[in-house]
Amino acid sequence: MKNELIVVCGGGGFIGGHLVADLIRRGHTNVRSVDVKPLEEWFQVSEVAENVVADLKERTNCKMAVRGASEVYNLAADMGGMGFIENNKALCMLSVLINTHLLQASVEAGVERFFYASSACVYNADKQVSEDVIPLKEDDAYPAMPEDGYGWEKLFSERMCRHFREDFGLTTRVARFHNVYGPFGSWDCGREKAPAAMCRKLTHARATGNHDIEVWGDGKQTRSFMYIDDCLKGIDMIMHSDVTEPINLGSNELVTINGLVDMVAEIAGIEVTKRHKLDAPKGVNGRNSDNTKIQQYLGWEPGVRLHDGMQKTFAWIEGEYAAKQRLSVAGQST
Ligand code: GKE
Repeated sequence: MKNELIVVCGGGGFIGGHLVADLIRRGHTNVRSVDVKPLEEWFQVSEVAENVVADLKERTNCKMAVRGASEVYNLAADMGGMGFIENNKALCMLSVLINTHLLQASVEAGVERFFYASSACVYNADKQVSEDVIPLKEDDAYPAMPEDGYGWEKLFSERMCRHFREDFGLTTRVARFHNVYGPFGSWDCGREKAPAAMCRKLTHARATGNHDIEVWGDGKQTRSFMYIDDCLKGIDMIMHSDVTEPINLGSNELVTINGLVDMVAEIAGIEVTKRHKLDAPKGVNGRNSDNTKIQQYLGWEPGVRLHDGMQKTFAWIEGEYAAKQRLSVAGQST
């Protein structure tokens, strides 16, 4: 099986880039990584994988991408944190073209297994109004009231995966990711999520001496954040399981955003003043993952502690920040 072709769509992105590296680390010798971004914008570029730049919204590119594949992982989507998805709803919905065309191409190519990265953004907003949120169970996606734009595309594409399995016999597996974080992801481009954003803000505060930290919302909103290593393990287990329905893949370690800021400040070793921006993109008031099903079906759930994952993420962003500073200084001196 290690030489069977595995295709990672979105391989130039955060989770996709880690998945390509993880597959190769685990001994897979035949991996195709596909992304719409030019290679120089990929977070990680494997020297072992076949790296392909192509827009997977186009059906012909999807047919090319999955040709000869035994497994296809779809992690390709135009997405980001709340700052992006709240302001780019139509763009986020266009990702439906990617998954639809990949499903069609995978059936035509005789792909054996197809993984779709769904999201906790499919969950009914009415179940996420309290910071003291009851952890979301898989059934809480219905009655449907997902995140505007992005969440609707994810929920619709989940249903496409189900009906392509039922009607065309394609083995599809779906995981609902709960805010994945870690190194080699967006941190300063506007698509970053809260963990990377806070690492950037604290790094900048320490570098400039201005310890005021802008926090979107009142900071009392709660989330759980899943470290990338848990995400990769969950993707592999779910893909090779018999779990046909969408399943939570997320941490259940709940934290307020104010608490996240305090954690990163402790990691950075500085005191900060939080400046709350109440009109900034906030999303839901509370979101957490109920891991009953993944425990029941797979006997495992994400367990990397937030502080441990944030230390690794902070270290990486600190390095990226310093490198960017050196480049800008060099640019000014030439
Ligand atoms: N991105 C960001 N940047 N968020 C901030 C910031 C900041 O500087 N300051 C405070 N926040 C708050 C946001 O207002 C939100 O309430 C919380 O942190 C988490 O924001 P987020 O990480 O951008 O994204 P969300 O968890 O709200 O939503 C994300 O959920 C994922 C699945 O769990 C989505 O944006 C998708 O990335 C994905 O569906």
